[in-house]
Amino acid sequence: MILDKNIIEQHNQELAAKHQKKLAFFLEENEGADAHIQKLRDFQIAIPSWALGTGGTRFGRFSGGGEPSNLEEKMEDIGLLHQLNQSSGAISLHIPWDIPEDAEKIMSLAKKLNLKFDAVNSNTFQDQPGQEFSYKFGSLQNVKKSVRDQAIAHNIEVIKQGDALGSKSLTVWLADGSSFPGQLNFREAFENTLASLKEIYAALPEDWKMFVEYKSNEPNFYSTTVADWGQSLLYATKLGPKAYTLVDLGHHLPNANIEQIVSLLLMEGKLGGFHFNDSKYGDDDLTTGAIKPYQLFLIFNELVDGMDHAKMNHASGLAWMIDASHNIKDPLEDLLQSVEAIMMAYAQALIVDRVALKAAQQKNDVSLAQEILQQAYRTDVRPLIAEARLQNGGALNPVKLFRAANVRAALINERGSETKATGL
Ligand code: PSV
Ligand code: MN
Ligand code: MN
Repeated sequence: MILDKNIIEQHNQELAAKHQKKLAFFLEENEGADAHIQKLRDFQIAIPSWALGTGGTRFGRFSGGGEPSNLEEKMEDIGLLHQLNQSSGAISLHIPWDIPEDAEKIMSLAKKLNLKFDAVNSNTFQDQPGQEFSYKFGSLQNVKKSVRDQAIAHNIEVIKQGDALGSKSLTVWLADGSSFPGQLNFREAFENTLASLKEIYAALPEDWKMFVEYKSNEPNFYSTTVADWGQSLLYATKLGPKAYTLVDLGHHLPNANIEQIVSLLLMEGKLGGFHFNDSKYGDDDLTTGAIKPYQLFLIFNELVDGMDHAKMNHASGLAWMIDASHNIKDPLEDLLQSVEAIMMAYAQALIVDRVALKAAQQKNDVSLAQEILQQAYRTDVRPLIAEARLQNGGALNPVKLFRAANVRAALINERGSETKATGL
């Protein structure tokens, strides 16, 4: 389904007067902020191919209607999101949940929908039908070489598939670890994992990157072989310049200071990218910004500061991806909300008065430093984001238009009400 341009135009016309009034007020209050519009226009966040259906929990799954049943339909859904918000021009594939059987056909659809392929994700945390060896006791860490070789071969296959689509990076997330003390020799598990990753690294094309994603726990509950940013950084450093750490916001122990982690990884040139989501308890994969929007702002505050310092910009190679999916909301509305929250945190970080903040820090003026940060965080930046969307040809209010245009009903009409997308 592709939205008729007139529908977007009509929606924008209806909201134009109110929007202009809010924007004028915002620009009056935030002098020079119009300079950030181009940055917001350029910022693109990849949508995971596994988040377009209503995900389940281990207790149940309540599929919604009109869900995409193949990669083409998933891409069409992302194309729709991108039409609405003009910030979702990329897709991140999980293989083999989504197998691009005919790369040329997929590429031409991507061109039509104005989408790029961001990082491809391998999957050695589940056994696939017909697979020779099981990953029950891990994949790249496995005590058996035959299992490790199978997992290495899968990753190399994923690189090949991604390469055919113009993707430039591989994300490796491992469920490997142990659930009971004594089950695993930590050192050998690390060494096996490193040796396996080295073989995958050696198969990367010249201009590719490898992202090593960490996670504190789950599905293993005693140890995880890439459990935190230190361990991921250790692997990435030992692997070489094409290897980076990937931060998934839901993969930390409670109360971890993620913004500080981000700052140091960026300083070391080892921050590869993000999986954005939100959580209250664990790896909940809730809509980004739904629970801890201030934390999201503080992360972007470090990103903007670090990128300024390193003379980078958001397009300098960091992979911005969403990894959120759950079981009760319309997945497309959910993704629109996640993208909006990320844009908001980015815009708020852009308007931080960095000169004043630096001066306050130099004087150890703690209260003033807090005032400066919170001034930006408490500013309603939505008119600025809406303006960036408008200038890109998107909708002033994507969720509102998604509903007003009855998109879900049209998808149900097209695809049926008994649908189940592949993925989580
Ligand atoms: C694992 O929890 C994870 O965050 C990894 O990124 C996976 O690839 C993704 O979720 C999808 O299950
Ligand atoms: Mn993730
Ligand atoms: Mn996760």
